[in-house]
Amino acid sequence: MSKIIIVSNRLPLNIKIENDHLTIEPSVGGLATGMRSVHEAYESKWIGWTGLAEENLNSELRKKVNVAVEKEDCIAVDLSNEDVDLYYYGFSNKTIWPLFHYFTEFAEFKKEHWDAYCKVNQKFADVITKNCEKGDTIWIHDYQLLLLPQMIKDKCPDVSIGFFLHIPFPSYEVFRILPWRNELIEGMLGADLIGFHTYDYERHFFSSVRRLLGYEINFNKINIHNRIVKADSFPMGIDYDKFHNAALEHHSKSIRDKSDIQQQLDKHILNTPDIKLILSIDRLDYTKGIAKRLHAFEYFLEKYPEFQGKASLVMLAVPSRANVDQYQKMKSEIDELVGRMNGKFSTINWSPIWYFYRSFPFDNLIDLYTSCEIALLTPIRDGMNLVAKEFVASKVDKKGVLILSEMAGAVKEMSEALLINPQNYEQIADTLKKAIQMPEEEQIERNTIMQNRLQRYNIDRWASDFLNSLNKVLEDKAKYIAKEMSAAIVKKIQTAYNKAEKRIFFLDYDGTLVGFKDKPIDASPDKDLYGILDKLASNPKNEVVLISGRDKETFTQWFGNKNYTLIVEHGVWIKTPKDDWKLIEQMKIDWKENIKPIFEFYVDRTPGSFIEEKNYSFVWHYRKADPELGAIRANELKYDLSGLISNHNLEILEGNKVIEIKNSGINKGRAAMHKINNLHYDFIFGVGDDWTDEYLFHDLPAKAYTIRVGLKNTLAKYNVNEVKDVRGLLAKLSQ
Ligand code: ADQ
Repeated sequence: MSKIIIVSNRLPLNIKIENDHLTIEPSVGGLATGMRSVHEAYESKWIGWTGLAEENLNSELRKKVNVAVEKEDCIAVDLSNEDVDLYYYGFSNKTIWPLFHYFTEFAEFKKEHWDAYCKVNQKFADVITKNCEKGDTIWIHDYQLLLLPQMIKDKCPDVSIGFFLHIPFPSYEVFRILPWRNELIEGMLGADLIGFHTYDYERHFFSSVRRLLGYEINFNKINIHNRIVKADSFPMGIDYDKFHNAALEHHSKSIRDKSDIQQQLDKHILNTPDIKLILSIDRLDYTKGIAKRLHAFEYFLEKYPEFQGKASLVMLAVPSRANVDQYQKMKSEIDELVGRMNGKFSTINWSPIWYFYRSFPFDNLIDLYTSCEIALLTPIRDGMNLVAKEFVASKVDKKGVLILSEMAGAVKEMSEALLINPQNYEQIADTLKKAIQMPEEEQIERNTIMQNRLQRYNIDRWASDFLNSLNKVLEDKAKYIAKEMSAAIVKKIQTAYNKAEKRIFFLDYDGTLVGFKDKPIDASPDKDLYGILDKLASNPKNEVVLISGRDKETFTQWFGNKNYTLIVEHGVWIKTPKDDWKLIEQMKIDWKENIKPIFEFYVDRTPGSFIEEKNYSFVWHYRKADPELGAIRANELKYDLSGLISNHNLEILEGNKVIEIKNSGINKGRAAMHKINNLHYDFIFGVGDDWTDEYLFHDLPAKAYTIRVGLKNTLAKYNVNEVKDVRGLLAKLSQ
């Protein structure tokens, strides 16, 4: 039976060894908590590192670890101390983590870190390929494994691969700083589906794909040669019921059953009922803005001294990545700040900050979520921030106020929170005051909306949305594959060809017989192509028709003396081997002088673009322009032109990086049918690569063999991947 393989850097387990004795506990952290419910709900295996370096395990212990890990349906990837040092603390946490969170000044670019990152990704790939079977779904997580999707796709093309990035994907301007940017993006594109928390991260990713690799993107699908990769946003939810029910249960506990922390909290609240508790919970990470939060809190106490003695910040920080320099420095800075602030403001009955530097068990987290009225979460950048969601889910009486940084991904779904800019102390101070004084009805109103949303879009929904979307990509792929030219279809076409007495070939030129070049004139026919076409045209039973949007001057130069029929400007002119050019239909061109200035305006504003003027049309080419600017301007140009076309009976054609305007009603389908007329052809063949060729596929008789180049939705009967395939097929037929 096919299964899901979850892959993350760390297995969701904390394994401790004392005196050769193993203890295993579930680990905390956003990813581990989130994916655990998927692991339990599906037939699945989880592959990752145990957290124990291989040198620290003798063979006896290693066996024990493997047995214990297997019991949890997990498979271990063995890493050495050096691997962990260079790949995890090195490239993952000193390069990608700071860069993707816009802390460019912290990012290090060391070749030995990069080499280790490649090596360890390959170690993961080796374990996965050993354990996966055709039909399995592999769901890879996070920034430590960006190269893994392509490594697996290379070895196991028959598994479906999803990738989810839990941290932000930065703007292209930041991503491009990375010396290995292309390799990372190519690695990610091995997946069939790539998920992000928010649309902004998705948009940044597309921008890098377009600019660095030049792939075409249609809505959220990226066309890569013979594959389609989809990217989409899936904001990660939490196990809402777990938090909500735990909070409900918490409220109904007798004093005896309450935890020590809760008993102390209750005592404190009883003795000083007018002190507001403000909670903050994070991993100790510079992205979480902990030091700035302390400064902002200090500013609040100074700006509004009436709250001194009336508000305490309960600050929980989980130790994290203590081997990395910045984390050590930050820890000292925070220790010092907390000490200084407590020294400055504390009274016998009140301290402004309660600071805990340790991990808390789940029950104690619930104690804090339920006992603190306000949560102050001020990350400078955060992929999502699950603590914000957990706090709101735990407010069973719907009372409480969430203050959340607008730099957290969670903000997109929690706009009813009080939003702040983590750099703006003035705003944070004012917002704290507002939160403390917020009427209960308003708190209930805001939390009700957020709770409904969190309950609906919970972790199960997140996972099932992602997996359904991955399935959908595969279904779409299957549709394309059904159309893909197989050896059997080639044989069928060959048989029909051999039987036929009168054959006609409609062949588009650019993107079909030759690849695209920056300048159209450079895409001239090569010797090979002449050879194939000459051979095909030399058979007296064949008529070769090149049908293109090109102008007649260029085609005269390239094919004027050839034994082919030429149809140009999408069906305006025709030339048979014996005759000169003739108009297929009479047309007006008085519109051209009005339209030309519009095109010129776009050329001036879009560096790299240019106009091609044909007898009956204008074409604006933007292949060489900045890809994003080009796409935006193309939309603007279409919009500007759309107001003019109906008056002049014109039509806009959008080709591959071109916008063309021409008289309407003229198209390749109509021109082809004009050519076929009522003549009886018993073999009709049409091939093209863009949507101007769809007219041809639509109009040719049903018995025609129609082929589209590239994996696109098409009216053609078959798909081939590239120019090389078209040439191969034509060469085969002509033999
Ligand atoms: P993290 O940076 O780890 O996750 P976050 O989303 O806040 O950040 O998740 C932290 C998790 O750890 C929460 O579930 C919380 O309950 C738990 N936790 C925090 N402090 C704890 C403590 N002292 N004791 C016990 N548990 C504690 C990364 C990204 C985030 C993204 C998640 C999920 O950086 O932006 O939201 O992945 O994709």
